[in-house]
Amino acid sequence: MTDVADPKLEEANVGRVGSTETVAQRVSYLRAGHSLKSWLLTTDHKRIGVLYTLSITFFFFIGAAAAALIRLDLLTPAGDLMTNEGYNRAFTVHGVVMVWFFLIPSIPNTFGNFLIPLMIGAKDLAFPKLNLLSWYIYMLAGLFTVFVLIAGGVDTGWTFYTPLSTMYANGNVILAASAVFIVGFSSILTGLNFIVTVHTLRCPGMTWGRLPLFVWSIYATSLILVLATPVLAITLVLISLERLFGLGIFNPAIGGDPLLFQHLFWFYSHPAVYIMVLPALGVVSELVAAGAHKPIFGYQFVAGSSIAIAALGFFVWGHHMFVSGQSLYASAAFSFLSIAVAIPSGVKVYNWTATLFKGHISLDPPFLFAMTFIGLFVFGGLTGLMLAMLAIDVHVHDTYFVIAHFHYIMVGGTISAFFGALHYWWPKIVGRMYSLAWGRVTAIFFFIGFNLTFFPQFLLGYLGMPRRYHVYPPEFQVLNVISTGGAAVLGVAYVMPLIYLIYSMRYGKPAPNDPWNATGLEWTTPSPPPKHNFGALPVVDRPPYDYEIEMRDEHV
Ligand code: HEM
Ligand SMILES: [Cu+2]
Repeated sequence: MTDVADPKLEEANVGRVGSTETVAQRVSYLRAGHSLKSWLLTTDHKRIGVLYTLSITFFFFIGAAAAALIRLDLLTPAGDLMTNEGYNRAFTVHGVVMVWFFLIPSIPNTFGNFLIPLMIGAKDLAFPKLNLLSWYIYMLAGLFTVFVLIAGGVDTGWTFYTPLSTMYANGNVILAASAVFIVGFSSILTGLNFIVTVHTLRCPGMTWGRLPLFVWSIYATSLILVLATPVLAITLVLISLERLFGLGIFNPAIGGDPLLFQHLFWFYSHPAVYIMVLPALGVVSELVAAGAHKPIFGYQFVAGSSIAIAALGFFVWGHHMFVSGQSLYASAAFSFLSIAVAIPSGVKVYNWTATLFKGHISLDPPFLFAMTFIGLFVFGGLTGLMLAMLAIDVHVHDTYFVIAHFHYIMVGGTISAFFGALHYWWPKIVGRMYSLAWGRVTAIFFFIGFNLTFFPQFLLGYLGMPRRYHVYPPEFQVLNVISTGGAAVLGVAYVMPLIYLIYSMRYGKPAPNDPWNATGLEWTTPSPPPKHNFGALPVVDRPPYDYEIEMRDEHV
């Protein structure tokens, strides 16, 4: 049996809504229809969250296969495994798939979808059909990308820099740009859906000041999704037009400006890095409060810092262009503004630390992943600060230092938070517990594998190994071999959860409503939740993360 109804909730339901309705509503969302059609045409945000989880996992493994090829090729200084062309295609597909088909949708489309209505006491998102449409658009774009691969690939790198992408690149630039263009619509629709949902569907008592921090972070992310994605879409259309018709937009030989491309691209892509990391910050706020069993320190500041990061993220794109020939004044301004982003980011880290102080800290897997996140995020953020200093960036621009920086934040940050979320909400999603011991082992493998893979890359970059080269001087080999070895350990950490989580779906013991003794509306409904989430409309009368009051209740 996967349904473990909470007797208290059931009693309340019987009182408030008719008992027949209660029985119907107790059927979990997983059991409400088993046919493929019932899944493919579902408008239930929880099922759509599950569909996204399966899809992003699929694309993750495509991106990871490309990464494995890259790391194997880099084992030898001569780059024996692939041709130059093949190597360019491998890192392009790696970047394109990982950024647009994994990192950007990873947490918002899976956990955002699954949790937002549960966390704000709603039956579903504001536009359930639009939500399903977003998934189909995502899948369509994903299949386009797979087609690009089969048709030979692209060799421009994920940034599609002009004039390379418009004049010299061999391969399917237009097809790849179309895939990214299409997936953008999925992002925009999802963002709109989340914004409207948070504005209109909060249950009685769920004021803005009581919104869970995860919801705040998804709200801030959605603002970026809606405001920045159209700029990327326009940029991709412009590249395609220039490539097809030789319009002088980016090509200086015919009156265009290649810097214009970089401005447009980074005006989207810098905010986009916050699309990837803000949801992770939201997850970690939930995990830290639950792991320490304490109210989050400085709730308003943690919530507000998400909005501040989203806003500031729009003013720093020029830090990607310090060596592009933009004016020194522009660079100085972008440098200063980039450093300012450290303030709201620091607010989060300090407030988590204050929350942990004197907490009853659990070492369960979700919490281990949260700690991993904090470590990797701080390291990635501080190296970002280094890059934001003009003099340092001139030295390490386009080297492995930059690769290490953004992998610490985007990959270390997003994946550790994603795993944290998966291990935290899994019992809610499938109604079963998994092996906590294996979860801990995975967290440890992830931490070791990650640092072994990417820390040497800081050294490589500092010593001068450029990115996007696969033939390198022999003195860089030792660090590259360590990095590839680390990637193998990391690979194990990616596969292990697949095994014990799937195993738990059949053999795990049934999960209670609230296995972590956490606060939050999602823990008041059965695991897995019924189709419409709550038997009766919840009413909130407590502040968020009300841990001390809970504990006092226990002692009474
Ligand atoms: C919050 C998470 C962050 C993420 C996800 C992130 C991601 C990235 C990515 C993807 C790149 C490389 C782009 C490319 O050329 O392919 C990059 C480069 C850079 N990042 Fe970050 N970053 C983050 C935070 C920061 C912060 C806080 C700063 C500064 C305060 C910063 C400063 C830079 C700079 C200056 C570069 C350009 C380096 C160069 O190419 O010379 N980053 N970052
Ligand atoms: Cu940036």
